[in-house]
Amino acid sequence: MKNRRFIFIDPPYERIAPGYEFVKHVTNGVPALGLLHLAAEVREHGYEPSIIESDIFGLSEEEVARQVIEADPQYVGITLFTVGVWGAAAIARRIKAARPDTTVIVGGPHISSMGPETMQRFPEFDLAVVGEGERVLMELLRAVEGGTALSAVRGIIYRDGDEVRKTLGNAVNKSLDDLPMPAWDLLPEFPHRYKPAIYDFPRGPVASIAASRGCPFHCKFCDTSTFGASVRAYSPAKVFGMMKHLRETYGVRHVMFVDDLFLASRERTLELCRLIIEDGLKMTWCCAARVDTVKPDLLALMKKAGCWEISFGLETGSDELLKSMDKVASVAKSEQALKWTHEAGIRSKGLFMLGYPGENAETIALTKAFVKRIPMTIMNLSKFTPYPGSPIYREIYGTNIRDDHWQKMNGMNFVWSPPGISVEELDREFQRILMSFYLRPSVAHHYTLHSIRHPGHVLRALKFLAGYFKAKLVSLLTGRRGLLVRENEVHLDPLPARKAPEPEPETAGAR
Ligand code: B12
Ligand code: SF4
Repeated sequence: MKNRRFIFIDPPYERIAPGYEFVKHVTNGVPALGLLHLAAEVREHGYEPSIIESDIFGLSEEEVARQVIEADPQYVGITLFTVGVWGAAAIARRIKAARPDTTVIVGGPHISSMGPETMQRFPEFDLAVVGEGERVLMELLRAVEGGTALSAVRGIIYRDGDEVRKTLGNAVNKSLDDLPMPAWDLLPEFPHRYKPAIYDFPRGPVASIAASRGCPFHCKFCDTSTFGASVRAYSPAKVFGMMKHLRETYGVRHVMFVDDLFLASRERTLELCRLIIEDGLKMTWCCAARVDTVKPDLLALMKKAGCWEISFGLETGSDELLKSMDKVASVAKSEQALKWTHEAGIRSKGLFMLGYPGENAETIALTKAFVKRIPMTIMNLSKFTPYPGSPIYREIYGTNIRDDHWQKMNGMNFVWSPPGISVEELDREFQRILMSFYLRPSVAHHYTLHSIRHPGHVLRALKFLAGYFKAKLVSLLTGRRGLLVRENEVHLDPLPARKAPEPEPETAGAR
């Protein structure tokens, strides 16, 4: 082994749909938490990790590769979202060309859902870790360095000559408390460089924590292949310890809990709130919850403990669509949850999607009416994307494996549209729905107050508005009648589902 250096990379990816570049001023710029966990883990085992956050620092593929080649580490670990795979491959290709003895390991949600196909397609990736990474990566490194059989390591994908092989199973971390604290100290310019979306936090600096892993639900649009259905959580004491560490060491004032189901356990939430209140820790925080997990007493305690905002996956104003998503929720339940949250003095963020199979003029009208009447503070509308690993992906394409559109899968492009409605029409409705919410007088009033209390957001808002009006004007002047998405960039679904080779037979254990 040439050295103990291990560089982790969050690769560049298309963050903004062509035509919507002005949005970049207001979007989320938080770091890849998974890499902080992995860096902490390998450091505990004697490696020397560092982290490159490409997108946040505006680094191109060439620049990232240049930095890695210069540092000449033994290992490179790249996290893969579907949207980032091509960027990651371009980096790996350059590194392997200049330093063929570097071992490039990939992991993350795209590998968890489409690992063998990705490894077949990109020979520049040497090894892959499926699912949760900490334990498996260490087992993999031990096997690589000890020269033992890779087939015995659970939860990896490796090369055997020209063959790609996947081993079954993944040693999940049953007790998260045993994991080392995420290596925030390795993040360049942490915490000031990392800002969530505009108006989505009160006062920075901000950091994120995943207090639990896993989700037992099976909403059809959601890719849960990384952490699976069994929920595992840090103890409230450990979560509280992380918050305190962030406050005292880095001056962090706001924490974003990125768990799929932060409120999965009422008991755990109550205990964490009690710890925060007893200590008098002055931090705000936000989390995501299902509408059926909030109750007025819990919300009151959460508010007292600093909860500032809850994100709810509301998706649509149509019960019929909710049903077809297997969301196990209803519009009435959502309204009740938002009302209680509002009464508790906590902001609600509604996560919606447009263009799910079955979307039509009627469901769009229901969504518009819904967002006009609910006490929601912030609306996040994404363009429905069939992510690999989500049940709907297979339903739409008739296969688990399909390799087009990956670079466009950022929730900001319509890579698919339901029969009877065009991408252009969806794009117009996308703007109309957002407008119908943000132009509500109560919402405008809220943002005016927020800007006065937290003026740091205003500059970002101005840059966004200037960009928006410029894009609109250009569209009108060039005869595109206000349409923002660029027509030559519209990615419909013209290709028949391509049957890719099946993954190699799995060789060990059971998941
Ligand atoms: C917070 C979050 C974000 C944040 C931060 C993103 C980031 N870079 O981490 C923001 C808001 C920026 C974001 C943006 C997007 N997100 Co997001 N996000 C999440 C969320 C809620 C939590 C991620 C997290 O921190 N998890 C906790 C850490 C500890 O886990 P982890 O990152 O997965 O890492 C572990 C393993 O994956 C593995 N691993 C990861 N990388 C590597 C690398 C190596 C070498 C190894 C060995 C292992 C390994 O080991 C890690 C430790 O166990 C997840 C849902 C989820 N449950 O994970 C969705 C999720 C990851 N996001 C998703 C998507 C689609 C997006 C967007 C494309 C669009 C969107 N919806 O906004 C963008 C694109 C961002 C990008 N970088 O490409 C999908 C990914 C689906 C896919 N196949 O790509 C998910 C799974 C949501 C879902 N259920 O559909 N996201
Ligand atoms: S959308 Fe939320 S509740 Fe549904 S499966 Fe995904 S993480 Fe779980």
